[in-house]
Amino acid sequence: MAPETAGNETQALSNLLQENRRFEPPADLAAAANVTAAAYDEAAADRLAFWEGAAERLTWAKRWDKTLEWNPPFAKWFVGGELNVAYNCVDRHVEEGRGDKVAYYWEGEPEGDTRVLTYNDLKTEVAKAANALQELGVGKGDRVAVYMPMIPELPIAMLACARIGAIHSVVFGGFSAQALKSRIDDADAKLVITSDGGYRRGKPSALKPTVDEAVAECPQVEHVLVVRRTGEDVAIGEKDIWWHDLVDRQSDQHTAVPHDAEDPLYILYTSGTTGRPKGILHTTGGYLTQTAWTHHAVFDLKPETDIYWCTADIGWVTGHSYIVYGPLANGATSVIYEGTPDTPHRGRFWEIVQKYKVTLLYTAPTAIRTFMKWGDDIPAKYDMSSLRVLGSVGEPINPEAYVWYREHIGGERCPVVDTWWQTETGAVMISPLPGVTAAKPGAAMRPLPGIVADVVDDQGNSVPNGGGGFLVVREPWPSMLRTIWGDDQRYIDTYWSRFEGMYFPGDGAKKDEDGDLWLLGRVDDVMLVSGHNISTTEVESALVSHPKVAEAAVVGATDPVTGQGIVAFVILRGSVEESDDIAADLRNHVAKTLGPIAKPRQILVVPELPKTRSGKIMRRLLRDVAENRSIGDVTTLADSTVMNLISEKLPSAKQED
Ligand code: 6R9
Repeated sequence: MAPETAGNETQALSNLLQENRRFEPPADLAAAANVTAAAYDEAAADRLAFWEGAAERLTWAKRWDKTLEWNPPFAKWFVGGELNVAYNCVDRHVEEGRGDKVAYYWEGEPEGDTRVLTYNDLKTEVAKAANALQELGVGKGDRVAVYMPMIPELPIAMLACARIGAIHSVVFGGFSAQALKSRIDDADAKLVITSDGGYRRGKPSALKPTVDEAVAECPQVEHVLVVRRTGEDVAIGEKDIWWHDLVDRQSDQHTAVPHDAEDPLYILYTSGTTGRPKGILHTTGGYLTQTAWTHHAVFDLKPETDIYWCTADIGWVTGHSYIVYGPLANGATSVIYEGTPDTPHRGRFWEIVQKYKVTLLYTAPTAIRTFMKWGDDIPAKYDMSSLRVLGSVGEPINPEAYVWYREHIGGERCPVVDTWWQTETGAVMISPLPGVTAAKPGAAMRPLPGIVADVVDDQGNSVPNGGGGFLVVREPWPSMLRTIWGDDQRYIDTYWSRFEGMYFPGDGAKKDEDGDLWLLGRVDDVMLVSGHNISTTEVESALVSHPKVAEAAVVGATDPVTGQGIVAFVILRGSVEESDDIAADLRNHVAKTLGPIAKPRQILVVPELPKTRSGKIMRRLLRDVAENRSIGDVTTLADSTVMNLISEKLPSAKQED
């Protein structure tokens, strides 16, 4: 397909990629789907009534008086309503006779290290933990920092906070002492909940020393509650209390008092691309409404029969919304896995799917591309016939990765739902519905019922079908962030100032000829080549569509002729040997797929790509490499040695014509 011609002023982002494959929903799934096409019409006819219906799936201690109070950009949902989030996630299932149902199958990284928690068990554990927090003097509105591995005490701690109205701030267990300290300070947390450590890559990985280092500089922290997980030696100081000493002796009875629908539930820090982390604030009623409804709709969750597994870390929003709050509110049975996908072998995920007969799987493109790189023969060894819906989140999913996921994991029978959302949106916003949508590989398709999203040009005008630009959300939604903790002005400036009256998430997107939405990556990463705004996503997807490529990251590097030149970093698939002609081969492939304007100036074959700890490619660092600068801040990198591996490849870089 020919690239867009220059001179189209309203065209904010070129639309280069053509994709004609379609996957209809399976007939049996469509026939029994939780949500049908009628939901779009209902929500379009009366959006607030639609969300009221979703809120009615929860148990409210007091019904709301008003569905939405909107003082842009500040929203209040279900005003006057009262509920207890932990009661909704745990107790009500027990009261309704489902206490023996499994809430979590927990799989530790060391093989054979497992725990099963029913809703009864969870109720007992949450009640004890809530009593323990109160004994420590933690009350409503207090902030609690949680720095833990993926063990059952993590969701238990979160639910205990929610139950008493304390605000949790979960900090991902891979962050440094400095990152933890700054988050404890920003939220002014009085309690830290942690563990001695967790298991990662086959060995214990300590957490407590990091907490000690952070807390040494946080006088406001009164206590540190420590779960024993690995049993390794840890220093126990004055502020420290073992979880088993305090929690185990508590009563298993705890009355859940109702909280206001707009009382804070949690703060979750997101670093974004630049600057100081932002404490994203979520509240109770709207957040639980949308996480529960979207989990029911997007995964077609049948709580009685499905086994659901989200592979994210609970330290990220995906884990908050789709391991803890959404699934538990729906009474689901979930799997939680502590460790990495390659421990003790590269088939671990598929072994878990086989063992628990997982039906719904939610993972990230970065993981899918890694599995592609490891080879098709690994998943082929396992029985994954239980699977029925596959989800993707975190980055745009390249069409080839989508098709691979569908074929090699989903046995070509499972719909793939590409779910777009953010820490800030709290819950899924744009996604296919598995029983409704004829999905296109690589497209998030349509805003969910009740969500009003659009693509606009740089003046804020809606782009026509076939056009690209900036993704925006036009109307408030129940699980939206309420503000940035302690900084309303930054909330306004960051999200509501780019386009008048619209929420701007910072992502580029396009509408295809049918009006379906394709996410094109962060607008900060867009490349400007000879007057064309080209998204990183489209060029990366073109590269990944080459049979030899497993992963690709592209960046724009300053170019004397074209403004920016496209520099591509690629990882080859497992069995492919690097050869001299590969760069030329790939450049031609991109030119053929997207048009000559998108042809990379330079291609580097690398063994790894720099990623954040949640698996998103950090293009900023690759730009430094491409522009021969010294490499910037690498503290948020998952693996800091990766940049050395990439730099070593540089002398052999092939600069083409
Ligand atoms: C849930 C989560 C948010 C950013 C978001 C976007 C990218 C997430 C995506 C996607 C394309 C998808 N993103 N899902 N891009 N397609 N399905 O990842 O939250 O960590 O806050 O990141 O991730 O760029 O703006 P968070």
